[in-house]
Amino acid sequence: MFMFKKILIANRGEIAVRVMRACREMGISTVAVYSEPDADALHVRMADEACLIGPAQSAESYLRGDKIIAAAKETGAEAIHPGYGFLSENAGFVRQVADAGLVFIGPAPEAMESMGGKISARKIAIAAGVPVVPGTTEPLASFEDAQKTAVEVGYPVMLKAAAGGGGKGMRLVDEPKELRSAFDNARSEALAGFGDDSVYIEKAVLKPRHIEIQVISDTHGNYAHLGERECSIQRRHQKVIEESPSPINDADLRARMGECAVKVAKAVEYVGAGTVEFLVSDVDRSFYFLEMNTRLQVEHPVTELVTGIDIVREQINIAAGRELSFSQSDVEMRGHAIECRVYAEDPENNFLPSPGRIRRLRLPQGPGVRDDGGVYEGADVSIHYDPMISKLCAYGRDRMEAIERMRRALVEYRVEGIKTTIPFFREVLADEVFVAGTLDTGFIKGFNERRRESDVAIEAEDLATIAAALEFTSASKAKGKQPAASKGESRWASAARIAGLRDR
Ligand code: MV4
Repeated sequence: MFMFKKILIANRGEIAVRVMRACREMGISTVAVYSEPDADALHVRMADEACLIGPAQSAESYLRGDKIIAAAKETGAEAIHPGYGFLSENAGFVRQVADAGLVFIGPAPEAMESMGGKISARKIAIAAGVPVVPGTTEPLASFEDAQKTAVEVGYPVMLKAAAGGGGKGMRLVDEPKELRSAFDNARSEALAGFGDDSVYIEKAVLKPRHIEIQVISDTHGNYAHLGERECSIQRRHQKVIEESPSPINDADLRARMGECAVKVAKAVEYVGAGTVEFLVSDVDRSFYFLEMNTRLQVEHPVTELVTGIDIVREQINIAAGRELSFSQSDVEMRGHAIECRVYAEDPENNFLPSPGRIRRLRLPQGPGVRDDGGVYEGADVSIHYDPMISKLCAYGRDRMEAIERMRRALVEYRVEGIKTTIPFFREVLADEVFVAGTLDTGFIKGFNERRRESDVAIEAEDLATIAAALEFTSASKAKGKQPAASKGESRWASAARIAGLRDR
């Protein structure tokens, strides 16, 4: 049976390394592409061959489809894996790849285009009999149209950019008096962000969970879903922690959502790995189609861990014309997996990027730990690209064991030379709401409030303790006894030391 001999990975960082690992297992040689600052990057070191495609700016390197195709032709790569981001959902690039006589490892351009527009995606879901959030399926013609529709749908409503995604241009409107400004702001943000100011209205689903279904299909008409991923823990519409299965999902909800996800995929004759996103109401577990992502997702490892299926290997087999290596009845979810996206950002400084050289790197290991990383000790984390340096996954027989493993792995994970979000994850994994699994898209907001409250509580406790210590020192002085104050130590410092708060 046919199989590629050489695949070019048109990406960088951890996903490029991840795809190379699948290729290596399959005996397929690999070609990396890299920009000037990535010359010493891990994905370049791991590949069998590597081609410089341009300067740091993505627009001149990782987004230059012509240079990527030239590199594939030059090295004799028969297929291109796009990873996620960059050109992974660029229909024009898919057509250029085919025109060059190469294979794009992913869906057809038509499927990408159908799902790229949020309104067209909604129409496809409705036609497929999949529940969507009540709202319009045409862009709002005017503010008056928005007013009328909002009343029909019923407040609170969500204004969304038709050309958008990921929350950009989205506005929650609780009551009529807020509609005018929200409508104007949503349109201007949509125009600025996507060059298209079309907005539409949906009824707002309150305290929703963001649950997505992995679907996969081949060129022989086989479709399957690989269960769900809970993705409600997001910061500024960026997923931060994902897990599978969802804490609320049961077999019935999973089957119903999976069936809907496959219906959407079939409606566009989807081929390859894709993800159908839903909003799930925590009130009654009703679910609504949100959008379909026509690419491999960052968080695919948690699905691989609980199903045992290597999604990247399946993608390569499908692109080579092979059938899925399993059928729906073979798909079983066992155990629980959690993923933390480790970023080179400073959680103590509003998550600002923290580029620089990784002076010391100790990765966690041992039972149930998987780290999909794109860096090594001594590597430079660039300011030019997404600051995610690795995805740390922990697997257990159940959610509690996965949590305990993740906590241990986060203690073992040591990075020096740059700041990372690891300390932030240590706190989240200790958070009682997280452990209870009562997650919704407002989790991070609630977590930060709980953290501030506890910081205030600790500070109040400290101040009370220091005041007591000050009282003690002045009482001792009054009796002619002087507790041992270190030389040059202020009264506050000695009180804090006496109160045992010194190294707080
Ligand atoms: C919604 C919603 C509630 N009601 N639509 C966020 C970006 C994109 N994936 C769609 N998103 C949402 N759409 C309706 N009708 C809630 C989200 C949502 C969200 C909203 C605000 C803050 C964080 C969020 C995380 C996931 C989903």
